[in-house]
Amino acid sequence: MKLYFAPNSRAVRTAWLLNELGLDYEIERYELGDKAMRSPEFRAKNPNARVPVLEDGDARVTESTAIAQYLVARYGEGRFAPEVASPEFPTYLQWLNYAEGMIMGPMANYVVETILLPPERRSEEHANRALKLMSRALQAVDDHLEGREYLAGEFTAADTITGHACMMCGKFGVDLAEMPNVAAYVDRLKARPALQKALEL
Ligand SMILES: N[C@@H](CCC(=O)N[C@@H](CS)C(=O)NCC(=O)O)C(=O)O
Repeated sequence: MKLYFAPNSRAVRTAWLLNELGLDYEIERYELGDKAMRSPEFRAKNPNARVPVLEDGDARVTESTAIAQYLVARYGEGRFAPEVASPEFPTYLQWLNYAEGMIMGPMANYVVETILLPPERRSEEHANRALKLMSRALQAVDDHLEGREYLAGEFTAADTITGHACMMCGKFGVDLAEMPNVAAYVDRLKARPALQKALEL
């Protein structure tokens, strides 16, 4: 199995889950913004020129949430997702898809307006709006986590996706001190050796 990876990116989610599953994988490492990710060779892997990309034999998957679903279905052996008949299953699906659906869009806008654009093209108004939307989306996670250790019962693949997005929110402007459940959750996730290993790649 081969993971196209960049540090500080969504590819950490995939490495983390691969580590949790105890699977062997090879890494092809890039840096975010790397020109090599825009090469014809890399675009043949992912036309969007983004990581993560996972190759497993003839299978190639390029969306981090889909990769998580693939890995759990193919190699989970009952781990990292509730049974379909479990009341936690719809909760699992909801939070597995929540990061890309609700959090990462505003986060991308915030990063564009505060880091990627040259200072003269940045808009404080757009940045503030993006931060507000990101914080609102995270507030729903904080509410959901009241009385829970993880998003859907035991630790699941949903935690590697939306949990990772929570960590990124803390890095990019959301004050986690105002979201005690998310702050404690992020600490809980950071204590997992599989995540620590992924963050060291
Ligand atoms: N929806 C995709 C988004 C992938 C994505 O945007 N990846 C970013 C890193 S987190 C990327 O590769 N950006 C290219 C670059 O910065 O050069 C997923 O969940 O995998």
